[in-house]
Amino acid sequence: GKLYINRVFNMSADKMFELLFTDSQFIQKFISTRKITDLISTPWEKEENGNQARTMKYIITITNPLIGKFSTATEKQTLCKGNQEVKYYLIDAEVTTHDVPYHDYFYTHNRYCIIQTSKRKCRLRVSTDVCYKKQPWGLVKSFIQKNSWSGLEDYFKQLESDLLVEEAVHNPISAEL
Ligand code: YK8
Repeated sequence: GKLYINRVFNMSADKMFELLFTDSQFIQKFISTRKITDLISTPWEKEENGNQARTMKYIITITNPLIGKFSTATEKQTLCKGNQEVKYYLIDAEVTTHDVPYHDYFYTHNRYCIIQTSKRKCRLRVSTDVCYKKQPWGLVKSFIQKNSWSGLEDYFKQLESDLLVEEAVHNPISAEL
């Protein structure tokens, strides 16, 4: 796996969760700059084991000229139940891109961890794994990995920098603390 974001932000864990995992202005603007369109989502719903889950479908725009311009994608997010002592959110997201080459071989597992570190601060960690549904040929596997890692890197780098802008907007004094 790879760690893409690991940073403390000047906002509460609740605020970070709201920005990333509800229909916030922030995420709407972010996905539109990433050219992700036609997003539909189920609401968060409780599962039997106490976790909550939602499923999203959307269309991604791909910049790699070898691959084709668009793909539909399905993302299932699971919010694991936390405990009382430490305030945190753990979200597991499985993303499948349906219209890229070798799409039946792999999916991406993204893990978001938001931990409250003090009254107005939280740490966001985002790590991902490329997972295989069937064993690809070695060359294909390295092709999938290379393309996934660069796409994910680009996406999460922008997410991190947009979150820093958002943090400054809501908490302009934080730069001086
Ligand atoms: C989510 C992982 C792989 C995929 C892509 C696949 C190319 C395959 C090439 C062949 C296009 C928003 C990615 C990056 C598309 C974007 C996905 C996003 C960023 C030749 C092997 C979409 C997080 C996410 C997860 C997985 C990403 C795909 O919230 O390279």
